[in-house]
Amino acid sequence: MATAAAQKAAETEPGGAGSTAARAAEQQAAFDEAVAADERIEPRDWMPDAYRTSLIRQIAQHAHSEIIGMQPEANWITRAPSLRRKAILMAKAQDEAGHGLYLYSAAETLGVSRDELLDKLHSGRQKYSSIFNYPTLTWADVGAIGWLVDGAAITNQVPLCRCSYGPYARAMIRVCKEESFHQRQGYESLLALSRGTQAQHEMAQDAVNRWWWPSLMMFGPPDEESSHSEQSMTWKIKRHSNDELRQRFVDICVPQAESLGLTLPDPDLKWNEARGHHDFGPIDWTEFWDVLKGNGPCNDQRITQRRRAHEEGAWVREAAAAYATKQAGAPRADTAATAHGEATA
Ligand code: BYC
Repeated sequence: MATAAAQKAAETEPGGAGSTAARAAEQQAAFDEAVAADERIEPRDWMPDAYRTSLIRQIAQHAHSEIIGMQPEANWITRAPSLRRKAILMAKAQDEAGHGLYLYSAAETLGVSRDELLDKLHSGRQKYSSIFNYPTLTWADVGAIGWLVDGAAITNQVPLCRCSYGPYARAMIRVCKEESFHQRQGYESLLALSRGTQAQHEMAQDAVNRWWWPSLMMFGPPDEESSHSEQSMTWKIKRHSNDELRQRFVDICVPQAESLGLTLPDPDLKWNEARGHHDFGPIDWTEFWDVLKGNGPCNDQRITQRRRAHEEGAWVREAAAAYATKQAGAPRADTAATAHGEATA
């Protein structure tokens, strides 16, 4: 919030009870004006408590998804079919860790600590994306995740680059660039399988059959059941509804599936001339809500592995903290040299 709106919020005179209420109203008005003018809200700007809480919820869930999302694919790093595929997959999993770190940092600017967020993930008080509760049964699943899951993620995240909260919007720009590479590598890997032997083609088709519907669920419940969409869109955290983005994704995937020589597992999928979009069949929302409740095929495995990784990584965090303390207390190399009477170049 850099302009007139911000100035107005800062200029309210201090005084009695009346001025406190007046100040609150001015702060709210300045915030509303900034959002309406498509300005970014920055960490030190005043913001409504509910805006802060909703952002923490969404950004934390997003960060958790990135780090839990490393698990299903990492499962295949040791079994990648070639050195090239292994190097690509390792780089991708590292990128996802990096995305988690940008996002935890963005959440921290809202006044929560990373420890608090991780604690909420580990105790089931915060969610991560439903998609990562499905298993990666064959090598083709790595390609299907890249094409469909990262493809869905990009469709959802490109509009988040224009999110009203500055640190989240800026994190998304870099994340989206890397997700584009992930999506392309998944597509290219599936194409190689699809054009390979009959068995490879069947493996690619089977993976697409299993990942298609869960990918559509990534966009969240239908608009009429989405509890946060309306408010998030008013605040310009979200720019499009869940159903709008889901439709955009379906429309993007249909021609790509044709180029891949694979079919999407939906007999109702067809072009609707009047709507200018593809119609698609009903999504099994019972399955979605069930996965959210913890009853997906891999919920227990994912969270157990995450807790174990956190516990086993305690020594790394302690060593990093001890090193940072030591560095903070140590004199800088140039001043130390001067103190000892040595020449500084
Ligand atoms: N899974 O009111 P709604 C990746 C929850 S990682 C689980 O529509 P909202 C990648 C929702 O939280 C990609 N929960 O919510 C990484 C809410 O529950 P609470 C992750 C879901 O926030 C590694 C309730 O359902 N992307 O790309 O307006 C390898 C009602 O929903 C899901 C992001 O996180 C779900 N799918 O909209 C490869 C993007 N959907 O919180 C790839 C950022 C909904 O009230 N997030 N819920 O308990 C968003 O854009 C939005 O938060 C959503 C949901 C569209 C996901």
